[in-house]
Amino acid sequence: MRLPALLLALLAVGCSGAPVQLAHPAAQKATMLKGGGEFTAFGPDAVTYDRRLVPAGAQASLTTESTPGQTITSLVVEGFLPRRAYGAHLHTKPCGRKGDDAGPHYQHMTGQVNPASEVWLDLTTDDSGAGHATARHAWHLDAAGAPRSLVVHARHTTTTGPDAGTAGDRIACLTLS
Ligand SMILES: [Cu+2]
Repeated sequence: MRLPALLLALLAVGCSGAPVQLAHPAAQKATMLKGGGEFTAFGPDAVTYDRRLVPAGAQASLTTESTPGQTITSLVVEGFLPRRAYGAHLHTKPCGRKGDDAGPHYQHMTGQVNPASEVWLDLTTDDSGAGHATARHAWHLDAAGAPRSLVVHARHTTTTGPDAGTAGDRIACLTLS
């Protein structure tokens, strides 16, 4: 006998959620970001800052697909050190000659340092030095203000405490477009 009440509640949730998308059809266009290539010391679009951790021949490919209400980001790497943990995030600026050039982390909710607001793509490589990571978010990425780079870090991301969001040195960078 409680089912009708439950259905009404679900319908109410659905109805209150729907107009938000319908009211702004132009503001939520599909957005796609891509980056990829073999890392070299000179880049410019795939640059490494540490040849020990990102050996010659190492490469990566990143794709972000954003549709209204959903963003899926996928990272694939090859030629990295085998069986090793790497951190990776989307950052706000394009890659440069120094790791710091990529700026801070992209944050969908400004000031919130967590994997729901930022895009974390930590991975551990297999025996051949290959690895992959996928991040899913329940928000839409606007082309304006979208992340401009993927930064690979020396270790996995710290998830709690005062160092949350840090992952060691910046060792490689992919510029996205
Ligand atoms: Cu980072």
